[in-house]
Amino acid sequence: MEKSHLIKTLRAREVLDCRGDPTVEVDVITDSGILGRADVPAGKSTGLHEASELRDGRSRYLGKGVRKAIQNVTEVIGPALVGRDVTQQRSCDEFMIELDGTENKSKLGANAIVGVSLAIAKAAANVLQIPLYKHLAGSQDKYFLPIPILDYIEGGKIASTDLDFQEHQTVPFGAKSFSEAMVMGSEVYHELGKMLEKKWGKHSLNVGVEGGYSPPGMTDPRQAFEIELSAIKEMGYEGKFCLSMDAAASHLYNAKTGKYNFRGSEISRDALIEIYQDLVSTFPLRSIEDPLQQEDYEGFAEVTKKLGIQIIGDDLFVTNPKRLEKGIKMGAANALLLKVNQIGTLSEAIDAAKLSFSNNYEVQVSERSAQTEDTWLAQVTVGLNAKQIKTGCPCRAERTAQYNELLRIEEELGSAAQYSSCKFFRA
Ligand code: 2PG
Ligand code: MG
Repeated sequence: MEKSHLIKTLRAREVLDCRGDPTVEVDVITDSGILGRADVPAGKSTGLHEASELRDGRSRYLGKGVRKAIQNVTEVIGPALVGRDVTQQRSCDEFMIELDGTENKSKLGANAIVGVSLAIAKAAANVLQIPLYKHLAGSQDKYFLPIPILDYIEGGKIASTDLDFQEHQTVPFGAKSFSEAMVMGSEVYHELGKMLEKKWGKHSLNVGVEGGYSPPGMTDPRQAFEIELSAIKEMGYEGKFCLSMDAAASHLYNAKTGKYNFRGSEISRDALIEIYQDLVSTFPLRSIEDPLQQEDYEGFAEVTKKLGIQIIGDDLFVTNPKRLEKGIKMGAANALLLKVNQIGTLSEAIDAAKLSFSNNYEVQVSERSAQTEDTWLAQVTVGLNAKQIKTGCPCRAERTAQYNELLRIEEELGSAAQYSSCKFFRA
């Protein structure tokens, strides 16, 4: 019997994310009974210009319930999409954008729309009996396995440390394959745990929401980088890792004073840029995400020029092709952090990736701090030919779900799998 591509029905439910909050899970079912299921992640250090997720408010789940978004999937989006072809991703996404009608998807909820968009992509891959990454990339001789950006020491809004910057990451760029990068990453993670426990006490081993350590009393990013480098050296990987960071500076910014909170005082943009210059000249720090607040395109352009390393726009671009276009024109950043739920449909995220590539911007596909065990993130990373993935530490299940999926993809691809390289990453 020939398999049908047409949507028969949509179902949705509340499930829990790794923060213990409810989120949307969508099932798209075709008239031949093929299922595509996707879970929606959620951010904590969210950007001002992100597509807007719908939460119920009131006391249930402390206001975070998503029953209204689910109702929008089953009662509004579902009936409207019936009979549409799941292999026509763009027309389904454009139809939902029109149905919503707002600039930021606030009517139906970005969490409702993105769940449907991703579930449609998964249903299409299942109908075609190919993995999602092949459905997105088409047939290629080689597929890139991304360099993992490993968030080993957490701060900012996502951990209970006194570190201001959100993520102090290590990057195993010198591995020969993705699986070797995982070996290196896992060994360094455990060695770092031992070293932190010795120097910063046993409470260091408490981990933040992305699995990174939370050493109590650590306030200086230099302390984080120094100990990460020691662990890298101890494991014999000197020169095969570099360092990277998400400053998440929008969350350090005080709009009233126009200054940034850093280590207990308010400092100017210039002073913050000097701190970055100093870090780059002292450490093999090769990438900074969100060095400045989300409206400061000029500042981003200045940092990009001055530092000569990878500068990633997360809150700045919010995976929005229009904001990215403005950044490209101004020379703000040289890389995009791609989070599908920031913009709300897979097609728009694909547009942002394509716009980046055609302007020589790198693309780093990223987790949200709250994920589920769904592995579309790993599939989308390979499917978009992105050369970097940020998905936390190789220890918490919602993070290892992505790494394990990438290990499976690497095995499945055999000699067609190529571990990525990136011009910014070196010792
Ligand atoms: C970030 C992310 C993920 P959140 O700032 O890059 O690491 O955080 O999902 O909380 O926005
Ligand atoms: Mg960020």
